[in-house]
Order: sequence, then C-alpha cells, then structure tokens
Amino acid sequence: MAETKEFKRSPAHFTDRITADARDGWPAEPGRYRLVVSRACPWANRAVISRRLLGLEDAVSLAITDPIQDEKSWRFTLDPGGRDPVLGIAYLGEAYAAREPDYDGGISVPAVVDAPSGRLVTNDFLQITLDLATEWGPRYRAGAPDLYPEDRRDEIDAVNDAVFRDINNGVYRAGFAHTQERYDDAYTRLFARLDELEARLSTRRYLVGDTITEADIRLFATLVRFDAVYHGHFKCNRTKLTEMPALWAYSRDLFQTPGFGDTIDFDHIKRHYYQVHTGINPTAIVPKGPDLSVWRTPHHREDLGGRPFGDGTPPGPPPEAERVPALPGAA
Ligand SMILES: N[C@@H](CCC(=O)N[C@@H](CS)C(=O)NCC(=O)O)C(=O)O
Repeated sequence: MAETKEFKRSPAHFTDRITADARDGWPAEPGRYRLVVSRACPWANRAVISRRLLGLEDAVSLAITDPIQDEKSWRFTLDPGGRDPVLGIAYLGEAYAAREPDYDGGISVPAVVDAPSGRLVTNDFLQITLDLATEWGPRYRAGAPDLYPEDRRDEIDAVNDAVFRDINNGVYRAGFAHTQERYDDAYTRLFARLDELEARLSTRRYLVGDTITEADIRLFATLVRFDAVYHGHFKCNRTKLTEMPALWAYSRDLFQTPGFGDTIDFDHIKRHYYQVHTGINPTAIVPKGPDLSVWRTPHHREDLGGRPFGDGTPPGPPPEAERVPALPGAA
C-alpha cells in the first residue's frame, strides 16, 4: 500500500570501479571520464568536493545538469543547445541506455561516463568518492590531502555508516515518510545522532583524526542543505543547524575551506528540492529564506587546532567554467 511504504534508497545498479589496476576494465586514465552531477544533489556534491580537494579537475571533467529533472530525468539544458558538450547527449539517461539498452531503473547522479564510448561506468555514489580518493595516485595535485588514510579507515567507515543511516539518508526518511510513526522514528534518530556529533565536534575540529577526511565531506553535504531545505521541506525542524553551535561552526569552517563552499549552489539546491518533490510541496513554491550570508561569518574553529589538509595545502580556485554564484550580499 502506497500510504505505508517506507522510503527506500535503491542500491546503485552500476557498480563497476575505476581503478589504478583497471580490475573492472576501467583504468584511472586522465581525460577519459566525465563526472555527471547535479549541484542540488548531496550524493553528487561529495564527489565534486573530493575532486576539488584532490585537484582532479583536469583528470576527470565535470558535467552539471539542470537542477530540475523532467519525466526523462536529469538533462543538460544548462549547456548550449541543451546537450552536454563532451558527451553530445541531452539526457543522462542516454549514457545509461548506451551501457544497458534494456535498463528501466532510475537515472541517478552522481554518474561517471566513459566519454569515448558514451557508456555509463558507475552510479555507485558510495564507491565513487572512495575511488577518487585512492585510485588516482599520479594525478593528484601537489599538496592534495589523504581523504581516506589507511590507518583511519575503520573509524571513518564506522562514522560514515552511522551518519549515512541517521543523517544523510535520515533526512530523506523523515521527508518522504508516509506514516507518522516512520517520520517520528527518522526524526528522533536524526536529532539523536546530531546531538552526539554536536558533542563530538565541540572538542575536535574534524570528525576523524585532526584533518579533513571522507567523513567530513559526507556530513558536510547534508549539513549545508539543512536549514535551506531539510528543516522545512523534510520537516527536520527540532533545531536549525544555526542553533547547534559546534555543528554550525564546523559547517561554516568547512564551507569557508577551498573545495567545499565553492561547490555549493543554493539556488540549484532549493529549486531542485522544492520544485521536484511536488508530492510533499504541491505548490512548488520555493521559499525565499533563509538568510545565506551567515555562511560567511567567522567560525573560530582554528582555536581547536587541527590541520585541515594534513601535510598538504588547500586547492586553488575552481576552474572558471565551474564557478558557483556568490552568496547573496557578497562583495
Ligand atoms: N544512486 C543512489 C544515490 C544518488 C541519488 O539518490 N541521487 C538522486 C539525486 S539527490 C537522484 O539522482 N535521484 C533520481 C533517481 O534516483 O531517479 C540512489 O539511486 O539512491
């Protein structure tokens, strides 16, 4: 019965990996792959941040979809002629069809497409960032951080599991719940986990160790959308992000770190959620608030120490073609 259906995130169908040893037939070869994202999507946002932090912009090119899907899903209407200039396609679904003509499942971002053949390689959002972080050795920029350090992987994986269940996916479980009970459960677990992280982050700058890791990227992608979307649209409204002091300062710290805030397009984020999910927002009206200029206010997280990039350095500015609009009120 539709009324009682639990929100279920479908597993990625295409799980080939792009690796240094080409174990699945896809070598980590620069200039070959196109990372297709929506700036709205938190799962895609992770990959965009990782690519920036690691300096893989030249190695893996970026395609940005219209934040509003139509009945044929993600489309390249932001590009001249409505086609991705590298792949020559109007819809991401064409790359899925090139890979598997009979595929009739969902078309999701992030997706990595093999540009020469036009075939989708993977839409496995959990693996895409891990492989970006570990399989592109010679292609990382000088000063790139180790986002998935070997000696911290167990801890990162454990944090990521809890954050995925209760926060990254938890906000969707709350927002798309069809029963009061399921909403209540998602809401309770979400805020219990946020309270736990609020305590954890009040004495340490980052989630694991004293540097930025994969765990921070995953949490940030949800927190940055919290007040603009999840608080109202998904009814995650016990507390705003701005009312959780450590989490709010942590989020601002990351936002102001090169590679994070410069991937965020709040206009794409808001229009996507409020206009696409007409089941929960039938008028498709996009709220004017909240005030986004607060993202630029000082965070004072340096006082906790930490070495954002470990022995490395921050990335330079994004390529011109990938710049996001400045926050409202920015000079
Ligand atoms: N591939 C995963 C995660 C990525 C994901 O959910 N992306 C969203 C955008 S935030 C999407 O593309 N949804 C469209 C769809 O799955 O049809 C999934 O299908 O659940």
